[in-house]
Amino acid sequence: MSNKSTKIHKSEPKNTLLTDLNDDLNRHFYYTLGRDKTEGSRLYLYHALALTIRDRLVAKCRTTNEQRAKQKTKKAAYISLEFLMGRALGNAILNLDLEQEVNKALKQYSVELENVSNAEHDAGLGNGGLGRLAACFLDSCASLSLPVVGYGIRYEYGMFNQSIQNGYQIEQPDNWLREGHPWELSAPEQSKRVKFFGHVESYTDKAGRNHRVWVNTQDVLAVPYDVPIPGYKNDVVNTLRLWKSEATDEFNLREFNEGSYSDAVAQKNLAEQISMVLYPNDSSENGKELRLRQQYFLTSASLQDIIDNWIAEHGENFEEFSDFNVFQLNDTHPSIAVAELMRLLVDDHEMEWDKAWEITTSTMAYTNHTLLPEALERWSVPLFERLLPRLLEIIYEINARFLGEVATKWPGDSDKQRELSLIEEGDVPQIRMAYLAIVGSFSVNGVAALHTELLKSGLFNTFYKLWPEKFNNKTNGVTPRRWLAHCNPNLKSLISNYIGTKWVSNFDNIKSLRRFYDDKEFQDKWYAVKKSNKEQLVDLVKQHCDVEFDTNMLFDVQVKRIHEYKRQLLNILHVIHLYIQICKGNTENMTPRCVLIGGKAAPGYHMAKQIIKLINNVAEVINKDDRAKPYLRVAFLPNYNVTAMETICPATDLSEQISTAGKEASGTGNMKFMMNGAITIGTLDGANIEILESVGKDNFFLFGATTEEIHSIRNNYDPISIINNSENLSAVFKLIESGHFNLFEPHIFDDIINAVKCPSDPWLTAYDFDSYCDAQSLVSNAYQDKKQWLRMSILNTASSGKFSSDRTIAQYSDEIWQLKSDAKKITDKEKLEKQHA
Ligand code: 26W
Repeated sequence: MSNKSTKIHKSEPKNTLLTDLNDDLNRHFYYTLGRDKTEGSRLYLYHALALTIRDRLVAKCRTTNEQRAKQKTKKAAYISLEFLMGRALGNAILNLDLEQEVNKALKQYSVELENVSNAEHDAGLGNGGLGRLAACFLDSCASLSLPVVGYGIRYEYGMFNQSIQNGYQIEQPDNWLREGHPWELSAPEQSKRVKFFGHVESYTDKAGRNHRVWVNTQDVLAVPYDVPIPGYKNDVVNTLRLWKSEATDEFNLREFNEGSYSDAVAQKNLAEQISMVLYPNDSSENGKELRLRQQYFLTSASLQDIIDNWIAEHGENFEEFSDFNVFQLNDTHPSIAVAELMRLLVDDHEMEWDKAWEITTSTMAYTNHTLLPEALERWSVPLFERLLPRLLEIIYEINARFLGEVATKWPGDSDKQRELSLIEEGDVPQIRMAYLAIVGSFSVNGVAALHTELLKSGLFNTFYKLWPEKFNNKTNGVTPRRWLAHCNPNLKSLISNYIGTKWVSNFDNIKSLRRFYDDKEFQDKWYAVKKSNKEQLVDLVKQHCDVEFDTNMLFDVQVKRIHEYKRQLLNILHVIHLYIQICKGNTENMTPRCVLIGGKAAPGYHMAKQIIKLINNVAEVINKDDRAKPYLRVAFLPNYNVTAMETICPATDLSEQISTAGKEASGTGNMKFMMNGAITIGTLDGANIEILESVGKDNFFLFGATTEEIHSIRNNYDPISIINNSENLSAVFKLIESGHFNLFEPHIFDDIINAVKCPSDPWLTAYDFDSYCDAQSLVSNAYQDKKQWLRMSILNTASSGKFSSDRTIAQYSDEIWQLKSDAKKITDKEKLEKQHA
């Protein structure tokens, strides 16, 4: 899947072998895998089918690359430490339009596609929002025929598997490659060397030019594995290139020759450690050396790859490099790219600093995904100096020149120098990676309108004053292929029967559903689809939580990483409030609800883990209380992941998006729920604001303090008096503090109780509680008016057009990358004609 255009050899097999899917499936099953009918396990069938589909992807990928090589188009590289891809099979079958053929071929094995698909492990190479966004973006880039390559790490172990024991989260390693990964093709001949450690020497050449050389390094090999990314019914297949770390050969040999076999093996392990495991932190950086090694490993290998491709075509002439290349940095994680591109150009390709800086700052673009200060990456200078000495020098040089600019703008202002310096002073000086990214990029974007405004007015305000033109917004989106067409096939058919099928690739068209929101027949069908989707979720919850959900009840869902700012705690406090009402017999007119909560806590995040325990304990008490059964059921779904979401979002009635205003950069789960006709209960935070604007306030349950209110409340926040003044909240606290949910585990929830009662509680949980309960009672009332709820549900889907990642990517492409969509695509038919000619 290399994008190097090699001349096609006469003896290369023709695509005629791809004419009959049935034959190909059998061939792979019987010959490639060497199985017979008695071994028709779903795992082998899955592999045979995946290889069958992969053949078709490889063919299209080749033509895509050949086309682009001919046209010499500008390319974007999306560089990300995370790609949360989930499963590939169903998505590829949808995008290649092979559903009917596949179903027919599987008939002879007497299995359903769904069973075969279930044999696939999720590619969980990401934590949450940021990683899944990268995956949605790849789908959109391919579907819009844009030349974009994803670059990431092929982690041997992805996001940990979560199980629940006695209410607590237990983490297990995710050995996702164990049963093989049929989607990747390795290209070891294109491996890159990445340097670590060593020191820097200098020499002056005959022309009197000074050179810095990074010597005595310990090199690691980056071996590429390419994963095909099919566009939706457009014959385009892009590439996600994932790097695996390996020891170099001489590495082992040197040690070995010195008689130290075990040292040689240890070094090999050290090299292979780099791509061993994904760090499961999604909101706080922890300064671990291995993480920095991962970041540099990905960045260096990817930039070398792009430069090698450039040189293969243009030689050492970089004049037009920035006309043909652009790099999108997914948060600061790969932001060392700024310094690495400088190193490659200045040291390896002997370019003058100023020229190299011009190229760097016209090719790098940075996306920020979080406002939480604890998530802003800083690396200690001593660590950098040891691990990447040459890069530290380059960062110092960038900083010196940048601070010169600052001095020109604000003469004599040493506070400004200190404030903006890439190096934070202190006992151990730290490199501010976000500042490096801003200084080195021509574009800095946030991921929702509010988020971008907060970056400009807060976190990056002084940079905004310096370079207002760099700052721009790109509101997130999600792919309607996976998040509607694939995961909700019945709704897909219903929608298509009424408005045609164009919406799948042109999601703006979804707005024509509006015409039917009051149409009785359409509503009835809409209801039937939701009902059958709820049945599937009932099965999932039964199987994984041993809790009985009932499709007649309101399905109230909050699934996302567990974090205090996302306020799963507020949700469970409301659940306790409902439970108290039930116990008091206040059930007249109560709307029966099933509350589902799911998500992983970072393994070192104590409070998040406590919250999981509280949810589980509350669920247990409520579910075994017969009084509650008709009104309230609660489940914590273990191991929430991409595949689980594919069953969850089509079945949800109420989407919980209840973060403290100003904290959630965008959210993307909110968009998946909306597309599938759930109604949002939410704060004015992240993209919720834009969802509310699109669907209108009558079709959204708004509550809570605004960002501005929160700022002013903080100064004299008194949660204890708020609790005392709220009948509902004081009853909730009384019940928790009585130990009702931890009868045999005294004091385990003290930390949670204290956190809510603390005047410095950053999440203002107590403050928003009453407002949240009010909004929830509006929800309950609204759900009882079935017709009205259906109208709202339909209008949510119909108003979700903006939240397609196709729209987001079109904006990245037009406003940042300046790419051209492939002008002409060779269809399979034309290809065959050409071959026959
Ligand atoms: C260094 C540790 C670390 C790791 C990951 C810090 C921060 C992160 C990410 C930035 C966390 C993340 O996933 N952010 C989410 O990005 C989504 C996509 O833009 C947004 O929708 C979410 O609101 C944001 O929390």
